[in-house]
Amino acid sequence: HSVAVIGAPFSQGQVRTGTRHFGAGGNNMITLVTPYSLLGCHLKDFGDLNFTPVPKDDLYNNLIVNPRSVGLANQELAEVVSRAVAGGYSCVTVGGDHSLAIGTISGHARHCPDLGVIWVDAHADINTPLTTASGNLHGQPVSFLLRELQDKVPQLPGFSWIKPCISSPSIVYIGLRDVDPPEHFILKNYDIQYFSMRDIDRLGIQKVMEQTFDLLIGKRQRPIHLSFDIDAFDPTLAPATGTPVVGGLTYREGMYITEEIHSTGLLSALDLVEVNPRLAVSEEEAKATASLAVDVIASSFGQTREGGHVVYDQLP
Ligand code: DIR
Ligand code: MN
Ligand code: MN
Ligand code: MN
Repeated sequence: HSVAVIGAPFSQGQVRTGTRHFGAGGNNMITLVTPYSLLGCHLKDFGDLNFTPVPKDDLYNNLIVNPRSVGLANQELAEVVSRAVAGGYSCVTVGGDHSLAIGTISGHARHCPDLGVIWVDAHADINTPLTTASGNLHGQPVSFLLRELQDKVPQLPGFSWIKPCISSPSIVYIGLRDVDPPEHFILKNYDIQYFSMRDIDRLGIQKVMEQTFDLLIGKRQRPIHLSFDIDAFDPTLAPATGTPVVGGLTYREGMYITEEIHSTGLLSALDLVEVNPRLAVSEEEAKATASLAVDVIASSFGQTREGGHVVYDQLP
């Protein structure tokens, strides 16, 4: 099948510069992921998007940073993602910060209203503009998407195009270990399902994936949107990211998650976000984080640790 690769070099959902630069050079990604095209995936490079700048983007409520820029960039991204999905592509969006999931999930849901979301992250990213302590929109994307939460979410400038498109039983978190008190209240109050690092320690990653699929696709098949924040991994593996948190996923847990998701045959869109090479203290750290991100993408689309093969008539 065909996979669209979209570069979304957008970093205004958080305050550090550089998160955009992983996306810059969609071509790099293609080169690195190319071996998988041998296994039957056609990659189409959609290039890096040029988001329309918003020159005067004042704080909302003296706190929320860059609302109009984040709103408009996501509106543009949603358009591209929905066109790609409508065109029969699975869609990989390479960020950029996690605020871009507002656009990718909105765009995906336009064509697949029944989608389920697997959100792999150290953070829940479910603050509302009224609960956020940081003001950063990359800590809030889920709040704009969940139907049940909308009476708690004020209308931000630039956000009027957003239609909340997922309900709380349609998202499952994996990897949580840095959840703000209001976020924890929201998770509990709206009965949102999650597997924290503690849950992974207790159950093991295999049961976590089993239960994730029971929750999302146990009753019916539906398209899966995987939103993967690189900071879900342990900072020793993914140091080049804005908000690293100790005690994260191992490489093996990460690959198990993506291999299992590929095995469902239902992966329809993937976000790979928060890789920020500028925050690496060395070239090796930057490279290690980027190559980990590439492994997440390749593995989500069928690269396996056991290997694979095209169909041979006979061995050469
Ligand atoms: C924090 C950190 N919960 C916030 N969130 C991050 O800013 O709302 N999300 N780093 O990726
Ligand atoms: Mn995130
Ligand atoms: Mn995170
Ligand atoms: Mn495939």
